[in-house]
Amino acid sequence: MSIYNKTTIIAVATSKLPAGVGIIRLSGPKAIEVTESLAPSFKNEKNRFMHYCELVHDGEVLDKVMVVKFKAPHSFTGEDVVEIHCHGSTAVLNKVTDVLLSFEDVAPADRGEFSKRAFMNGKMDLTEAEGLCDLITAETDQQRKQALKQLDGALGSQFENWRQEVMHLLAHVEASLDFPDEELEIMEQANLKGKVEALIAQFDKAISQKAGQRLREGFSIAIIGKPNAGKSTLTNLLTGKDTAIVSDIAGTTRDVVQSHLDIAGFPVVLQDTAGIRQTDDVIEAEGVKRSYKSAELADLLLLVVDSSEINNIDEDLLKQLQPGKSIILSSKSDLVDAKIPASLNYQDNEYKIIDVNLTDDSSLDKVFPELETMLKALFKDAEDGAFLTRKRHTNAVIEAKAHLENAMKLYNNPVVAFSLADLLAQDLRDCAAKIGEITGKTDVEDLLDLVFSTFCIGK
Ligand SMILES: Nc1nc2c(ncn2[C@@H]2O[C@H](COP(=O)(O)OP(=O)(O)O)[C@@H](O)[C@H]2O)c(=O)[nH]1
Ligand SMILES: [Mg+2]
Repeated sequence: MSIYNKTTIIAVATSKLPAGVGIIRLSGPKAIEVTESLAPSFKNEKNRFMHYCELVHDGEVLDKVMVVKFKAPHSFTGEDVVEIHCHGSTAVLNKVTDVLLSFEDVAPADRGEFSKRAFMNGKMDLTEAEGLCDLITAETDQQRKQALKQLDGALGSQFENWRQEVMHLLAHVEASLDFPDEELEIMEQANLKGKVEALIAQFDKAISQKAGQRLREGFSIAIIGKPNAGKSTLTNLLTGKDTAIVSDIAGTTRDVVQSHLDIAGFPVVLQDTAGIRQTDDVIEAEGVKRSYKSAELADLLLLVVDSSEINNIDEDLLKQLQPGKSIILSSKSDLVDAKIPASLNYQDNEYKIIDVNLTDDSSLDKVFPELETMLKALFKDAEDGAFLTRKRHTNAVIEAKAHLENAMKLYNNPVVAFSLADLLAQDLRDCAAKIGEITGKTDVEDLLDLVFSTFCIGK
């Protein structure tokens, strides 16, 4: 039985009004009864079948609607759920909502309250609920894929497997408590050390993979280079609009200009930066500092080199590139012979160098495929294992790992005065609890508001 067995919640589940259809959702013990009082013919209708009828209140027709009921427990929340498909105007939805709210024990839903009830009723774990939230807010195709995978439980089952493994080790350790003289031997037989080390390695790998979170929040691509190299021209080409001011006056771009792009389904935060050079101008110097910071934090660097004017700043910037994360664009190829200057043939061509005339749109045909290849390569790491999509996940895995490392320290240097098994058991228990927190398998009351408050109303 649901712990929310008293209040029935309602919300408009569709947004951006007016729309063709606006759906009002109800969940709770009175969902069906309240709807039936406005549409008596709904009473005889079958579960999960759409029914066309009029909603009538105090002799007034409120709207002509389609209604469907989902009886508990076979519904999204696990409670009785009704969806009323109204005409999608503000007036209709306000009127129907007001009438529904006038019934006793019916209240407006909080953010994410439908999903929270689904979680409380065991319909989904916390990572699946987060996957659902991501799916609703997904803007690019790759985001959609990742969210759907998480909603399907791929991430949750990875955490649950880890938790089960730790619980299994814990069972061994606790079993050895009955044989104080042979503790270590029993644990050696169970290969405790090897298994804990293997888990630590898996945790490490998951923590270091940033792709899952990047896919939610956007991969950052920083465009760097000297003043006048063509960085802002490139930004405008990539965004397809006048995002940044282009001018032949060096030092025009003074701060980092961000824009959001979808490249082959990957969300990208593009950063046009101030040109890098020695300067006495305090504001420009701050801009240069920010350019370096952007470059340091970026997932991908696009170094724009003015091929008609290469100097030592270009050489310095080249040295800061990282293989697998950088592309060199040799701009103004229309002004010089379209061949890559010898001085750019750096480190045995570790970097892709593309000759471009940035004043010509067709340059994009050369740039986009390279960006796509690099983004795919960055994301590929995440495809063969668990990919953490939120800081919340990463932080919990970091803490879980610390408990395992503590266990290993104890195992390698047992404290003579205490039972090794006793101490190890506590660390393993703490580790399992931390992992359980991610999916909601452990007591997570405090966490729930935090997780569900990021949801939209009606989900
Ligand atoms: N001919 C030619 N001019 C370019 C090219 N790229 C940029 N420019 C010009 O170079 C000047 C500086 O460009 P801008 O994008 O503002 O450089 P930034 O300082 O690196 O942002 C502008 O007048 C651009 O039109 C190119 O590939 N070919
Ligand atoms: Mg600029």
